[in-house]
Amino acid sequence: MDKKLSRRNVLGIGAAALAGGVALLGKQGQANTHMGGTSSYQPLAGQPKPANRPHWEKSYSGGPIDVKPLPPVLPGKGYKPVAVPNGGALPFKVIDGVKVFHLIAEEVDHFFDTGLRAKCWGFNGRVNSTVIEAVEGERVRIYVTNKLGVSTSIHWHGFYLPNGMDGVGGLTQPYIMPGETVKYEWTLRQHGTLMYHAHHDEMTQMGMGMVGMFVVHPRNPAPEHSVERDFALLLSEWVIEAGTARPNTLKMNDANILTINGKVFPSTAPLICKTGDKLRLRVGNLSAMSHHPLHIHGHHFRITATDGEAIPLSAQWPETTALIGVGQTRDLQLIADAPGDWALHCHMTHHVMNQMGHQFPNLVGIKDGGLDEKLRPLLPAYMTMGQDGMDMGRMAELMPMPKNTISMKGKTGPFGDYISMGGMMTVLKVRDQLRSYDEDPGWYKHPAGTVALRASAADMSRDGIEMDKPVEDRS
Ligand SMILES: [Cu+2]
Repeated sequence: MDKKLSRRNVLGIGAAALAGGVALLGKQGQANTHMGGTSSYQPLAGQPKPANRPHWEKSYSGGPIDVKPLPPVLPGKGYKPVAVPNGGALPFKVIDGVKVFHLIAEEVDHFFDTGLRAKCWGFNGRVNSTVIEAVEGERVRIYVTNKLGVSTSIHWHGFYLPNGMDGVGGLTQPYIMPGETVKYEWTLRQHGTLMYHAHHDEMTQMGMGMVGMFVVHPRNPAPEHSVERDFALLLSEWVIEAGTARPNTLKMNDANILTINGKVFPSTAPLICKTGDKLRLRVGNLSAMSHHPLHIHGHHFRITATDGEAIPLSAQWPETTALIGVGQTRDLQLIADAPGDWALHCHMTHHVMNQMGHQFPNLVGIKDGGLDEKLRPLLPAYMTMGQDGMDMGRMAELMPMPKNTISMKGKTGPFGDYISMGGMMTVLKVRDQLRSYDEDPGWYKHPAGTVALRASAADMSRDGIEMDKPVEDRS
């Protein structure tokens, strides 16, 4: 080593090299794969300059409490808006350089799936599926009008903000009383997949549906951030007892309706993409009591960000199932390179069911001895349920159901058989040819010879497959 290079010099060179590496990720030397990038924000007059700490220490608070905002960015100009299956983005206007939103908390007569509606609480006419979207560095002003009959407050989940904007009823602000409108305002010093929800009488208000996602796009995105399709998916759970018209938020367990953006399969809109598209699934979980291991078929994804921060490339790991804990978000990125209809669902089997699947005795393996036929003269619509999935799935079609209920599972699929899932499930539709991302391309048409069908006698004979005799090990 050159004698002139003192220890201090070496450290300086190391720091410069590090800074150079960071600068490669975005303009202005911001560490854009990370939340924050606080070094580029200037504190407003009167505030102390932040100490020059390493990035990791800064990430706990985001730096100064208030900073000079950066100019607002419009969708399609500086960022690609997220796709919200079964939902949409909250509109905004720009007033004097500030993005102004108006969130309205109100009762919504919500459609979960054919057969089930309930009076829920949501925002701007939607339940679980009104996404607020903005860009790092922007100043946002969010008016919240309370059209409910009870007091509330709204918390901005995962945000760096002044304490008085944090929205915890009674702790950081007075309640928003019925009929009142409250103003929240702060400058976004971070980017990522974040959320918002009622933070007053939490069990009731979040259980009634007062939850949503808040996506903050990076101002100077890293190259690996760019995707063709960017989906926002919010997971939640409900207790809606058969025949009732309101969620029962007093039940701690026994959620019987499991939703993605407020819908159960098959009413969950499919995620539509072209073969080779890079996707990001921004998944949040604001269920009352359940963590959800979200599982994808036919692909692997990488977990690229949490609600806390983006994960550096070197620390991302591949998965087919990501556990989304209550109050967490995860960004999952994948290349949709396999054409087909791929299930994307919570891997807890009771979470791909609806109301009527949970409340029967276990009848697997029973011989019903013609019970149905014997009982039908007395109870014309009687059907023994639970011996196999098909009975349960078709129940809704074959016999009268209690008012306002749905059967435990989905719908008839492309082969005429029932798809034996409902609840927290959707379909990733990957197609070589696509007219539009907004148009459901229908069921996948499998190339000849690529579907698991009944084996022919010729196949079985050729391969020595006998029904009563396993193949002998001839290796
Ligand atoms: Cu689940």
